[in-house]
Formats: sequence, C-alpha cells, structure tokens
Amino acid sequence: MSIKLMNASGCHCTTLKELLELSRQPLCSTIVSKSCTLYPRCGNSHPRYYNNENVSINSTGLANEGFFFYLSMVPIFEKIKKKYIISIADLENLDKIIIMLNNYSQHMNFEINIEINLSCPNIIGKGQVGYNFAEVAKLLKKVFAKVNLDNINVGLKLPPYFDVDHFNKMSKILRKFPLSHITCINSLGNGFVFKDNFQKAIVPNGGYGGIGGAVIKPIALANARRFRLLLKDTDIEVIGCGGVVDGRDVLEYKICGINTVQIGTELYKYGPSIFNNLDREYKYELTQYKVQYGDHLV
Ligand code: RRO
Repeated sequence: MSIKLMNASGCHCTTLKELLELSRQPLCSTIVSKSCTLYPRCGNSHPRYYNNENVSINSTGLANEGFFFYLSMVPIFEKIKKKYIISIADLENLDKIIIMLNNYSQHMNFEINIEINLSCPNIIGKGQVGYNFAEVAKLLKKVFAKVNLDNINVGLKLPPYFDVDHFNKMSKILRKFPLSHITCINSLGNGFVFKDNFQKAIVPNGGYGGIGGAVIKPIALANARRFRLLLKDTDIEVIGCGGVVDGRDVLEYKICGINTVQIGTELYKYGPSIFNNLDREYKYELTQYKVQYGDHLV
C-alpha cells in the first residue's frame, strides 16, 4: 500500500537550484517541471503568490526558463534514475516542441515524459482549453498523430470539473488516446482572496488567480476519484493533486485508488523536507487505518 509523492508543477520546480533540490529528496519519487513555453517568460507582476493557513492563490503567469532549459534537465534525471516530467503549456508552439522532442529522444535514446497543461488559469485574455471539449479532442488528435510514442510518454494536466456530464464527456475523449497519465487537478481558476487588511492578496489580473491549498481538497479528491473510476479499464494513471496538508490527506487519495500524489502549496510553504513529514505521517495513518478497518482499502 505504498504511495508515491511528488511535487505539483509550479512548486519548487522552475529553476535549476529548485529542481536539483527536489532531485536530492529520496521521497520525492518523480519530479515535474514548471509548465513551460518554447521561450522563457518573466510571468506576471509581483506580488503574484499568497498563502495563509487554508488557501493559496497565484497568478504566476507562466514564468519559466523556457522549453530548452527543461529539456536539458532530462540527462541529469536519467543519470540519477529519477522520473522526470516536462510540463508544457505552450499550446501555440506544441507542434514545434513535439518535433524537437521526437528528434531529441531519438538521438539521445532517452525515454521522455511530458505533461500537456490544458488548465493554466492565469494567462490574461485566454481561457482554459480543458473546458473546451472539442478543442481538447482536436489537440489530442494532432499530438498523437505526431508524437513518437516509442520514446515519449504523454500525460495531461486537467482543470477541476464540477459537473457529472463534464466528467463523462472528458473521459470519453481521454480513453481514445494512449495517454500515460492525467493529473487531477490544477488550481481552481479565478478565485479571489483578501489579506487580513482587506487588500487583495495578489496584484495581477485584478487580484484573481488560481486557488490551491487545504480548501480545494474535496474538489481535487472528487476529480481524481471520478476519473480513476471512469478510466479504470484503461492504462491511464490518475495522479492526484490538490489540498494535501498531512498524511491523512495522502491516505484519502490512496483510498480513492490513487497511487501518486502531488504536493503544491505545502511544498511552497515548507520546502522539500515536507516529503519526509508526509511519508512518515502517511505510514502512521495507514497503520491506524489497518488496526481499525483491516488490510483492505475501501
Ligand atoms: O503559471 C501560472 O500562473 C500557473 C500555471 Br501555468 C498553472 O498551470 N496553474 C497555476 O495555478 N498557475
């Protein structure tokens, strides 16, 4: 009943220093990069991140070091045998990026994992593709026609869904493609948080941004659980992301059939040592669970 912990994209995974720090954490089993664009971006103006005890809000605006930097990390993770996923949010340049990935993986003979981010809520003036089902189907058709599946595993980062009809429609689309995984969920888009002094918590986009932290756990858990059930007869792994604060939260994901759980806001708050704490707490919670309910997770 082991569980794999990893970072959530956007948390401690933008710079070389952050990625190397994560790479040294034995209990961070996989590392996903900050969502990238073909070329580097500075992102939105500061302050663009805030958290309190229950909630985080960000409007980072895709600040990243560019696709080539995240691609250049592949041999490093290959050498230390750590799974690494490049998160890609640049849908406009996806064709070019896929051609480069195909060439690179073939020449280097590396297996490459990517995650296409369909759910960035913070690009001002642009909606989240994950909410446009026809667009998602079109995009996946194009991607899988081009990508070299011998060397490249393709996953998706999805936004939160709130309607049963949306889960059904989305899973119908997803099951048509040989996806390696889906990550459920990205932050809840376009939230708004006041600080104690009634100032808006972040500055860009009028103060609206993606919501994370403890408050999103019921929605994140529901999304991971529903997709896990809807896709149970496929090879698509469902990775859980959202609201994990302690070992009990990790166990709840596990009970929903999720074997990999991402840590976002708490990683942002406490740094990579959070993985040790969560692993210890999860093992304790699991022991308590077994004493009370037996060996089977419901
Ligand atoms: O960079 C961001 O503002 C951002 C991204 Br790409 C994302 O996928 N989710 C999020 O909360 N922020």
